[in-house]
Amino acid sequence: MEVGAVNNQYQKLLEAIESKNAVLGVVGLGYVGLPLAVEMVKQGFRVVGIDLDAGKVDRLYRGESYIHDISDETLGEVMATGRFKPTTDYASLREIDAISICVPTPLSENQDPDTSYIVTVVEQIKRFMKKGILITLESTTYPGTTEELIQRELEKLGYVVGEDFFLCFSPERVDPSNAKFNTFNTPKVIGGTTEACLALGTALYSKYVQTVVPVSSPKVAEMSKLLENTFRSVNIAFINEMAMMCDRMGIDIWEVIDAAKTKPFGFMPFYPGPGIGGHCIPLDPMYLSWKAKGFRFYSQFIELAQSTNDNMPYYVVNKTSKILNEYAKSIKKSNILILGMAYKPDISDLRESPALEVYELYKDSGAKVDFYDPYATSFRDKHGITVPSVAYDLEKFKTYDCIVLVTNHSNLDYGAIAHLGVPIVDTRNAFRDFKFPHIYKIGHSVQHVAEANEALIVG
Ligand code: SAJ
Repeated sequence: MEVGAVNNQYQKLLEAIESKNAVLGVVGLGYVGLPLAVEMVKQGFRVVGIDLDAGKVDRLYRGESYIHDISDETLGEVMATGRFKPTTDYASLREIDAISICVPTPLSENQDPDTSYIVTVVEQIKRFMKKGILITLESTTYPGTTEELIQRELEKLGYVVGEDFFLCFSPERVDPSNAKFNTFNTPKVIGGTTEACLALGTALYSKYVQTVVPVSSPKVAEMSKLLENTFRSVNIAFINEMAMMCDRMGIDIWEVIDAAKTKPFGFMPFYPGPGIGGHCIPLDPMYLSWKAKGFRFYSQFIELAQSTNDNMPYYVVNKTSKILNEYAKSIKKSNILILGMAYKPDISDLRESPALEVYELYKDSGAKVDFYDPYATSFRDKHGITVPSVAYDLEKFKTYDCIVLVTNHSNLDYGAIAHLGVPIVDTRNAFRDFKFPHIYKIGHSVQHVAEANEALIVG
């Protein structure tokens, strides 16, 4: 690759990368940063992991992993190499030749991007800045962030990008608890500010990621990640709208999807649900629509998807009301049990979980609400009160007026719960194998019964 004036900073760093003598840094040791640091150590590099949370650093030194995908055993092996140094001290940046920034990019109260974590890291980098460093931002963010929040800030200090320092964007693609795809085997897109930046970023990431996908700029890399997750948000919103349409038309959306997905080309199934949760899908599209507005471009798809997905908890509660009506009951004063509080199956993560919204809406409607989740054992409600999960007790579950399945954890005994005879609102089609009249699902109409007790016939 022609790098133009290949200066000695470039040459020195490239040699350090190739020989694995480069000291690597990871800022932010969360679900992205810690697995990244582990891969770097596994490939023979010395790694400094910087995190503001001293508790995390202490746990790492004690060999206690707080990330589901990194076992204590793996962490112990990494610590035993002596090549991983977790610290809270940003002065360690002085030792680092290449740094990957993996800090959160949440939304502010009014749904605007909150890039304060990135800004804080850049301020620290400026304090300990030295020539020849490669900086790669991994945090999901709007196109232009790498240039606006990092490149411009360092150029203000007189450094020239592509000569005095090197700058890339490489979006994280970590899917927590994904048993098949991990940091090493998930293809990694990377965009460099200059050709020299891209050459160094590609050389480095190729050392611990199986497939590196170079693109022409940080903006392309930034935008590619937002496309990936906005694609999901829009398609989930679309199938949620189809579910409400089918409900109205008395057609089973779940059967419709199963039929459509037999098409071997040109179709990709998404499934209705009680809304969308997690640290990516509810947030990433808002980063894109916010930035686009700066160009006077208003993405109707993103806004419509956000409002459709945000409406789903209300749809679930309204449906519950219709179902209880079949038993001459109202939500008010009913005892409701929510099964599953986490934002997706088989994890404990509660971030943006729609179950939290469903819970509050039932409470606001005057119901007594409990929840059971085998992974998420408690949460803080909107008043800051800690709400614990109830114990798994089928006899107790029988006493509820209604059971609402919000998160379809694999380890729930759907057969036993179906046979309790308690009316069920199934938001995930998790009870698909049990065709009982008291089991209802979103995306299909409420089967009307003449008498309340008729609906309780258990097959
Ligand atoms: N959801 C639906 N219907 C669907 C798919 C998802 O309602 O058909 C809901 C889920 O229940 C959840 C939310 O949407 O509440 C998000 O689900 P997700 O499957 O997108 O899982 P996430 O949030 O963990 O997304 C991550 C993302 N990974 C990265 O950003 C690196 C996403 O790009 C991945 O595609 C996704 O994991 C994945 O495929 O598991």
